[in-house]
Amino acid sequence: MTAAHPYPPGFVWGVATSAYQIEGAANEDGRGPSIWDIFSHTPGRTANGDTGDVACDHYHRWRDDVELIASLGVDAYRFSIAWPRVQPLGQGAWNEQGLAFYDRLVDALLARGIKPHATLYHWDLPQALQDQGGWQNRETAQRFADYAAQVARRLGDRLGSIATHNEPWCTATLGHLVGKFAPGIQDAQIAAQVSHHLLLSHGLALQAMRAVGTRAPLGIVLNQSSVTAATDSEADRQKAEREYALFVRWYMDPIFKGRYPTAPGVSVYPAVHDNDFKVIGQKLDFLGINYYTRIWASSEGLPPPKPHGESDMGWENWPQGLTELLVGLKRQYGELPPIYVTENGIACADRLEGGRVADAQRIEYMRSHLAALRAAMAEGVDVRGFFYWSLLDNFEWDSGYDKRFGLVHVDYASQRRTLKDSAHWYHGHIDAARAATLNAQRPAPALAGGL
Ligand code: IFM
Repeated sequence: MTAAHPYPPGFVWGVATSAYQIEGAANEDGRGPSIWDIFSHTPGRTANGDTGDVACDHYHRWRDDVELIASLGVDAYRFSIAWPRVQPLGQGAWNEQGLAFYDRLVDALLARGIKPHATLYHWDLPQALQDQGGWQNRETAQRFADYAAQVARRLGDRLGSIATHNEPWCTATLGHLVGKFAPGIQDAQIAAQVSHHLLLSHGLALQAMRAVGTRAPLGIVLNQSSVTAATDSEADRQKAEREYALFVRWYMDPIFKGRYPTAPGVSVYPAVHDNDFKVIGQKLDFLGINYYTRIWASSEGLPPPKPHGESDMGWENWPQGLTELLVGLKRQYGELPPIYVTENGIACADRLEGGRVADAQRIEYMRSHLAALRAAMAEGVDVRGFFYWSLLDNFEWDSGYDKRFGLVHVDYASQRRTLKDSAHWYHGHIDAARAATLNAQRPAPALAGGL
């Protein structure tokens, strides 16, 4: 860390997870089925037929997991609330046992000095709502706002923040266009409509949470990438423009500019009602950004050169993209709300040997991405925190348990947790960052003898 650019005072250090990926206990204490239960139990949908039935068994081990989080020296923990756990049918009756689980978790985190940051929707729609059309159905947006208000009422006074959605692009595009995520639909028009209903639900939820007087800062988490044209050909340039419009601007423009973007070759748009953009454009208290890699735009399908290698997901390691993305957003959107990097991390082919996971590749990924983040901050981007994805190895959606993103290794047979080398590195980085910030705040010592 350079003395020139210490992290600002109050910078939040955290780790992140999501409900379906870690909780397990899929059929316990009144939880209803979600679209991911149905999807993962459908043959051929996930690697090895893996499901989130048990996952990291966090629903039973949450006390130990809170201790684990505390042992990393972080300030904050980002988790998601499973909608079907607190409202099994997605409307109507609340499940008190489900609400009590998050109540206990939040209190335990606070007791250990860790700020809980909640996400309302990390992809686990109650299946009962999917049976009524899911996110294709405009009504689902209203159901989501009702759910958001209930969470805000019950937990809002104790949360460090509430994000409405995590990565709505994944729900719309991977879930309804590509079809590799739940609910497994492949239809461009439906995907566009789903993206609009997700954005609408976000705006309605902000209104509903503010109406019940929540004090927690409210925002949304978007997955974003920088985009590089493979060559300077017109075709590659246009492809880059299109990719950026579909990935980044598709969600940023409705929220901050009140419209969907246009770009060469983008022709599928959702039906929008009067007033929708006004709802979608509610003021945000923060913007969460998840960054993993860049998009390489080649009209001829040429692969990226990957000079910094790739992750076990096959995603290119491209730290510069984080600087480029954040500085670009500032240029394109002007003053944005405070930004938190709510996810950044890497899947590695980790091996537990002699009680240790020597994950040097993850450490290098974190070091280089944090340097890239500070470079963006040095250019004036207002970043207030960083959350590593993920606390634990967990259920990586269609990749099942094969891909390991955790700072903490999980042996799924025994549920034994082991801190990887990267967990120790992260702790050290956070301690050094705090010390550097304190140093920078200290007044310069008076000259001996005075002037
Ligand atoms: O595991 C996911 C997470 O659920 C959402 N963001 C990306 C991560 C890695 O793929």
